[in-house]
Amino acid sequence: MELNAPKPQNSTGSSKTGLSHSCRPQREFLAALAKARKPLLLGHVTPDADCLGSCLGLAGALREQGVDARVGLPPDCVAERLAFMLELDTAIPIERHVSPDSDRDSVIILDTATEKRINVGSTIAPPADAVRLNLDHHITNTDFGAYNWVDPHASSTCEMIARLIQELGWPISPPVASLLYAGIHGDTGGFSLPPTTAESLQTAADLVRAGADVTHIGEQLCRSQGRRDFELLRRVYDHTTVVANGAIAYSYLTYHDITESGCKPEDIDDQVSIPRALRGVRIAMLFSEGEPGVVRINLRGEGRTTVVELAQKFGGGGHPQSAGVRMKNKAIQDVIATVIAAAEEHLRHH
Ligand SMILES: [Mn+2]
Repeated sequence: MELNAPKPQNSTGSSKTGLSHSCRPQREFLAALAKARKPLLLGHVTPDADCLGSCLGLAGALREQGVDARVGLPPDCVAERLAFMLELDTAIPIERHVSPDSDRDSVIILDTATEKRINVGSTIAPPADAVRLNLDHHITNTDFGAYNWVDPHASSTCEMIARLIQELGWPISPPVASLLYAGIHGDTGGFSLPPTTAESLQTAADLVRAGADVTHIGEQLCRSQGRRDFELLRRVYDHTTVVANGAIAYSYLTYHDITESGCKPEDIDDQVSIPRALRGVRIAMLFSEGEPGVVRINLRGEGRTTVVELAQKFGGGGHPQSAGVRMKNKAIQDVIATVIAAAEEHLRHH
């Protein structure tokens, strides 16, 4: 067993403001957080478990401190399999519409690498003068907030929030513990992917002690597949193709596949784990056409192979071994041909 696991590569970037990405929040960030009395918490488009867990978990913890925190979530953007997370703490207000003249004094953006990925839909427009705080663990985060705390070593944004709450000495209620645990579970692939560190396991253990419902979260995230999701996976298996002597496996879902299965674009989440699970695969990809002409690519690297550079080449970003791209006005088969060629080239160098 390797006790000193290799650190993720390129994991300390310098920000545009000259501040280094850091595993502890800076004093200025904490001061700005303490000033937020009516914050709106926002995550990224197609929210995953870490995104929902961090928005709802931090909002819940702030509310327990008497702060009027609210989560902004456009209508119909949550995957069916993650909808249970909205029920974990029903005391947290979820705003589907926010107008520029609302009373929100600040916006806390969580788990979101770039400004264009903030999940505002067409219904959320916070006041222009609201102070923006940016808390995230993506290595490609652009430090777009007035105050930024980015830690690419953290397994998840939920792990950062759990550490933050512990540092501030706030209590963690069972619902908040469950929300944060679900996010860590999600981003570590059920504590099995490289971001699973001793620290993330320790934080998860602290959350279990605080009352996180391990069985309920495990059942909901791993053993509650709906028929529509199942039908979608059938197609992912059917369309899986292996190239580069087995080192690259990919699949695709056309707009037709998604709608015929009864799914929606927001249900595309971690289906890339199907081609990824093939033995010998170093790069796995899922190409999906959530809406006609818009192609999303989920990329995963196995072993020591990183994929974030490949994602960046096409305008995307993410983590070293888990990244994404969104391309507009492209035919899915053209995107597949171009990206597979680039992935084969990438493998020669990584
Ligand atoms: Mn995350």
